[in-house]
Amino acid sequence: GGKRLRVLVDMDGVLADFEGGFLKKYRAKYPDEPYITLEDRRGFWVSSQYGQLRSDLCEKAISIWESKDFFIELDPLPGGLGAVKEMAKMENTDVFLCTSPIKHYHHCPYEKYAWVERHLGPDFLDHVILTTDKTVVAADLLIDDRPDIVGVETGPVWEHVLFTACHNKHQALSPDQRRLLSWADDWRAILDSKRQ
Ligand code: BVP
Repeated sequence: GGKRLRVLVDMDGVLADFEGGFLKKYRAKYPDEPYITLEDRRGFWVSSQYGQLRSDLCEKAISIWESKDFFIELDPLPGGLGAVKEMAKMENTDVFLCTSPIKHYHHCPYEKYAWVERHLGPDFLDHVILTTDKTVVAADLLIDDRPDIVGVETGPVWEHVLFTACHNKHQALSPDQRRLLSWADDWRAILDSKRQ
C-alpha cells in the first residue's frame, strides 16, 4: 500500500482510567454519599447519572475531575500504552492522541500533556491533539468510548470505532458500527482493514 494510515486514539476511557479514577476519588471525598458502581454506569456523562441519583450529586461529581491532580493521577488502562507505542512504530502509520479537555482549564490541559510525557515519553507530546470538536480532525480511524461524537463537520472522514467502556457496553450500535472490546481485542486487524 502507498498511503499512510492516520489513527486518532482518545485518552479518557481508552488509554486513561477516567471512570475508575473518578469513583475512587469521589468515594474518598464523599464517603457518606451514594455512588454508582462501574457495573451500574450508563451513559457517557458521569455528571448526568449522578445528578439523576440526587440533584446535588452532579456538582459533587464535577468537583472531582475539576480538582488538581485528577487527570495526571489516572491509571493507564490495560494494554493501551503498549498498543499505542506499537502503532506508532508501525510502517506507514501515524497515531495521534485526540482528547477533549474540560472547560475548567486550570489543571486538565496541563495534566493531559504531563500524563502523556510520563507514560509515553516526551517524544509523544507532539502527537497530542486537544480539541473540543473531533469532527474537524481528519483521519482514517477514531478509537473512542463516547458513542455520540458530533460537531460542526457533519461528515467526518474518520470511521469511529467504539471502545467498550462500563458506560457503553449495553448500548446498541448502528449496524455499520464496529467495537474494540478492549486493547486485548484485535486492534491490528481494525487498522489493517483501513489500509489500501
Ligand atoms: O476530559 C473528559 C472528561 C470530561 O469530558 C471529557 C471527555 O473527553 P473525551 O473522552 O470525549 O475526549 N467529562 C465531563 C463530564 C461532565 C462534565 Br459537566 C463527564 O460526565 N464525563 C466526562 O468524561
